[in-house]
Amino acid sequence: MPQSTGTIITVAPTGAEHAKPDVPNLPVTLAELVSTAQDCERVGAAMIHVHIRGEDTRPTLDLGRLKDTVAALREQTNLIVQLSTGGAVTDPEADRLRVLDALPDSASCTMGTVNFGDDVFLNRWEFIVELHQRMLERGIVPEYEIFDLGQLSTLRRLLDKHGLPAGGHVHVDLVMGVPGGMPGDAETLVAAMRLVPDGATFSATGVGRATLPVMLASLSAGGHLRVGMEDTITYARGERVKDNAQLVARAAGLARIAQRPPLAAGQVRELLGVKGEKGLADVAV
Ligand code: KMH
Ligand code: ZN
Repeated sequence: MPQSTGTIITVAPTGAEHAKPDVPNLPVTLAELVSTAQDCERVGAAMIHVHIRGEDTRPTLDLGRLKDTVAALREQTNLIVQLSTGGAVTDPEADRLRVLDALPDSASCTMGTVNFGDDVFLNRWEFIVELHQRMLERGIVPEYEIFDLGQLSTLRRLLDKHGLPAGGHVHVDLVMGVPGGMPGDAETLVAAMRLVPDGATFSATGVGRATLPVMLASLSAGGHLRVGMEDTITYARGERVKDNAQLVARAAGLARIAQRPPLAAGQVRELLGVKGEKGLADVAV
């Protein structure tokens, strides 16, 4: 695995699981999302993993809103804009595929089905292949989301059968500690990174109380970081997260201590094969 001298910090500010009434500081409007994105960029984030909400504050995959979100984040930040194709566990495949028509710089692509608390996050093989191919056609750089070790075998199968993604580089995100997925600890992170394809980069995020063990393990193993209120709303025992920037600032501080400071968005574009300072606005579908 190539050792990076810096750290990619991705912020996942909203997710699809927390309800606004339970988490009043969760960014759900476009204005809140842009404002949190700017704050996070200022303290070290280079990429943003985006789930959007509707007027009712609930998750939506409305294409018009997704396009407006991509445009606003491009205009008002220099972050790499990654849309979630995972959505919420209830979202149909057709809606999840349509996300790609919003032409983000990057999109998530989960490598298999996993129990997700009391729910099931469904990702059939044919659906994964369809996502991969549509991303290739549109020049969108995937981030392969891995919730369990077997999903790394599916990633190898995908690359063997269907070739490299847009940008020619493979980047993986280990999402650890989801109830039903792989545990969020150092031992499991090491097991997972051994299965990451040669030449690929990986980042990791620990859900809930796995946040700190996974962050520290990833940094020490040469991995990158994803943080944000999608994955945790607790900063320390008994203390709620103030905002997403607080989580990014902590990750950036630890990355500096590890002598692998946060990479700027331009450096990350180069590393991951994401085109253009402001993305792929010139690609027509
Ligand atoms: N909300 C989860 C069911 C992704 O963004 O691609 C799926 C998820 C993964 O968050
Ligand atoms: Zn997500």
